[in-house]
Amino acid sequence: MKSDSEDELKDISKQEMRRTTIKSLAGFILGALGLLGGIKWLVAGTDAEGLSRPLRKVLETNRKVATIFFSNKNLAPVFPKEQAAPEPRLNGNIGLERSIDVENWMLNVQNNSLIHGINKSSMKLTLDDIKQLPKTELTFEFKCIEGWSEISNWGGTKFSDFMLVYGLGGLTDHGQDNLLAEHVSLETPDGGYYVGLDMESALHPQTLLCYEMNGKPLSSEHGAPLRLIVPCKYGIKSIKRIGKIAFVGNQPADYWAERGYDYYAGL
Ligand SMILES: Nc1nc2c(c(=O)[nH]1)N[C@H]1C(S)=C(S)[C@@H](COP(=O)(O)O)O[C@H]1N2
Ligand SMILES: [Mo]
Repeated sequence: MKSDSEDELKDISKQEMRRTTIKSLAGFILGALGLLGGIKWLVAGTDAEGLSRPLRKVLETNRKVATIFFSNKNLAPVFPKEQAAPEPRLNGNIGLERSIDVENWMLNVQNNSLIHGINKSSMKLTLDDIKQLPKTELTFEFKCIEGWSEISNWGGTKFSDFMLVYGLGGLTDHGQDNLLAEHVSLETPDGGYYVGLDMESALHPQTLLCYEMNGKPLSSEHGAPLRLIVPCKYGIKSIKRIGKIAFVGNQPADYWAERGYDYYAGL
């Protein structure tokens, strides 16, 4: 005679089996989803900043080097972007007198790396190349040496990230034997306005290569397609419409330093 307890046991083991099946099925689905996600991550391989994984790796290593070399703490105060002037005032149009073909603009980069002797190389970058770099936004009080100031909002990439990704000025992951260029020279395409920047200011975390103002592409008057923003300096250093950037060993020519202003133009 079959006992009740035998039937009960059967029922329990059936339930158990069902539960195990559901569990393993769920496990399988989760696993498959995870694998899919992993494949997607490998193939697309972009993260929150929209960077590809190899680029991210280069940045991580290099950021560490930069952090060791420069622990820059003199940050300019930042503001909510709602406080930024909707139409910031314009000042200075030296080197902007003639119009340029913004579509075909290219950034001329000259890298005089001092690693293993003098090693000169140059390259041309498009605005899209610059836009591939991690994006940063900054709202700060822009100060002109003539005595006015105004809160403005800028979008672009950190100058240090630009240097890190392209291995410019000696800023790479070679570590100790690394020699940094001491200055950066920036010029408008016609050479009419030119700025020299010491390396510490170039690597300052708030120094940006900007292509946006108030979330929109820069206007020609504000320096389209690409300008510099140096919040730790007076406005004279924030060159509009950059055509050429060179990494150099000596203090380069500087438009306003040649006219009696301090080269460093610190605030
Ligand atoms: N090419 C170029 N960049 C320039 C100048 C200039 O005359 N030509 N003037 C500088 C000065 S003195 C200031 S205060 C800021 C003003 O920037 P804005 O016109 O976007 O406000 O740009 C700086 N960059
Ligand atoms: Mo200025």
